[in-house]
Amino acid sequence: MPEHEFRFWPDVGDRAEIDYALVWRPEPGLLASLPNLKLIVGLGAGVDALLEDSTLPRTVPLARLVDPYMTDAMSEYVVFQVLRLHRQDIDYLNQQRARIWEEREQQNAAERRVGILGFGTLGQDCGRKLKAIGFEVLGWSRSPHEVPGFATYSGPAGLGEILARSDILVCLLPLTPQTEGILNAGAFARLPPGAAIVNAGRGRHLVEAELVPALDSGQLSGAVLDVFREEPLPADHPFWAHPRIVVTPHVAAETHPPTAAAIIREEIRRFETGLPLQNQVDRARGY
Ligand code: NDP
Ligand code: OXD
Repeated sequence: MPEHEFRFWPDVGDRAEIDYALVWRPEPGLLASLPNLKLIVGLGAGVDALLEDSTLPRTVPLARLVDPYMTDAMSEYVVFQVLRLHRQDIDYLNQQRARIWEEREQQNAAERRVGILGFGTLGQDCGRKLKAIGFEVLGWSRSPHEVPGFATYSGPAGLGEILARSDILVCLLPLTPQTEGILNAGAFARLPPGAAIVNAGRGRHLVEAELVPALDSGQLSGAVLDVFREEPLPADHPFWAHPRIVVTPHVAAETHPPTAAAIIREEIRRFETGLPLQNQVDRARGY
């Protein structure tokens, strides 16, 4: 964008000269300190950290990043982790460490149901790819959606139904006041015994203290976690060493500058020509 001058925080010079802010987790109050800000573009798919800043300028539009490259990355991650759980990889790795040669009973994907909490851009793409492997896929969203080929559920009433039917539960929700803490003891108890979870949404979706008891009692058979309440995950956190938890360092779908740049350029051009933004965040909804 040769017509624009780019300044990199903290060397932004006169704050009154900033028109557009491209941000991931700016310190609270920073965006409010830019008096002529016209547009905020989040450099990730989730904007929870931005919306939690009570000083975020109310009238400045906020866009998030929706990048097919990231969507593919998330689907790779979810498909890989669902297959890991489905093929009992956690058990086989624990057996290998103990030098135990023991076959475990194995189902085919068609006999396993995968429930996806958050059946939006990422959730639906993961769903299509899991379905192509043979899994029965169910999706849960806030508003009702008919998605051919999938059983869909919505709202608080639909949550119990999808939980009861999910052998593997994947969380791809945005973090909002309604979704915070959704992965809790009550939800685990509603899953079929021995179900497993994948959380690639946000750390605060999970009530961390309630996960280990659910795993230790056998109600859950495994958990794959990419996101945590505190990142990096503290070195003394019990999740690191638990034999039924897989930890990855918030890498499921990272922002990819070569593709993200073109999408952000297009968003700014649309703003400048008065076209609706492609990925404007609905602040009332919180995502
Ligand atoms: P979308 O906005 O496209 O989809 C969100 C989905 O969640 C929608 O189906 C929406 O329902 C549903 N939802 C929102 N609130 C509720 C609720 N209260 N009850 C039920 N369903 C709800 O978001 P994306 O798919 O692009 O991204 C989802 C999240 O994934 C991001 O917000 C971020 O937290 C996380 N993420 C994590 C990454 C990682 O590396 N770990 C990378 C990228 C994203 P409806 O369809 O009715 O609106
Ligand atoms: C995102 C993320 O929201 O990487 O984009 O978590």
